[in-house]
Amino acid sequence: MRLIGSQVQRISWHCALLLALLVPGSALADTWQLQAGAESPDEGRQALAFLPNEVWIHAGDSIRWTFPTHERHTITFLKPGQIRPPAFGPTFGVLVGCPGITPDGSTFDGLGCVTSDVLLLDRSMTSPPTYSVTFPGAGNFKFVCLVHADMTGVVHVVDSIQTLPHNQSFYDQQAQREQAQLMAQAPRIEDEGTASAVLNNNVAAGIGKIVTTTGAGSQTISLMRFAQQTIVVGVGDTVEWTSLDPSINHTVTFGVEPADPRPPSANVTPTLDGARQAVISSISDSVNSGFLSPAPQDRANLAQSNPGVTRFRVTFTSSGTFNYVCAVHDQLGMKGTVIVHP
Ligand SMILES: [Cu+2]
Repeated sequence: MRLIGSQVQRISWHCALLLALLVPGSALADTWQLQAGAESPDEGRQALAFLPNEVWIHAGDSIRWTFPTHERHTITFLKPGQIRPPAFGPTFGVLVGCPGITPDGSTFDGLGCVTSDVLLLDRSMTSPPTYSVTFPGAGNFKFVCLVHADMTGVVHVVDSIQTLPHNQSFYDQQAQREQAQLMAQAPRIEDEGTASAVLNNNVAAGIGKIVTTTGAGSQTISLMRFAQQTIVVGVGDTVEWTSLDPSINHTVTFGVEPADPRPPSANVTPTLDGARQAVISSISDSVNSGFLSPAPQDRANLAQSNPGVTRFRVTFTSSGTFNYVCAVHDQLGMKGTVIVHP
């Protein structure tokens, strides 16, 4: 039998396709694209979420995460059973840890921890940073952000002969949908903050909600704002700040920002009812609340945590305009003012 040119071409193309279907592994490896975090244009509303946070891929595939927000995140695969290392990366002198970071394109096989550095869209950057991880073997692997406790997900890595349930465009649409759902919660939590602010010179110092919790993990929406940006009181009054975020830390910091704002400044004292307090008598006073932190969620078979300190009270003994910031989120615009009238 004689074959004409176009037939030869068609048969060899079919052979190539057949070969491609038969050869497992890296020759056909895909790179999937996912997103770490989302934000509103004013950067005040932050979705602390992997978008989406559950995917199915083939052994040999890679995932590249994009970090499009001005809030910082990591993509981290701890070893199974590994104790979660401290947060913050280079911020406040706390090293991010596997320990240490692993290079872009690292391979995760469950035997050693893999983590990006703390990544964010810096104002000097023209495009967001990315980080990719390759998965050589099958398994179900949890991933976390070391900065945000309630920002987690799962990668299901299956053998390359198995059919995957979803393609990239499905995950793209899911990421968009979840981002919209998280952002849609923001006006509701802002209302809660405004409602609490009416009571007794109370200012909500950040408000958050863990919106999605499934077997795959958690997604959180956080408002990086003081609910009343300006509050007006009289000399001798006390203002109380309360963090209404179940997941992250904020501070109330007047004057010079300390290098490490986690502990309260020396002029701040604990109160008998579990808050902290200070007196400000001059606009040149420097006062730092220290981290206002929620108590972490309880888990069986672990020592229970102490109650969180979420309230901070300042009594103003002179009139003036007192500006303050959250030392963790001031770069996102988390700033406020207390106007004290005589
Ligand atoms: Cu903050």
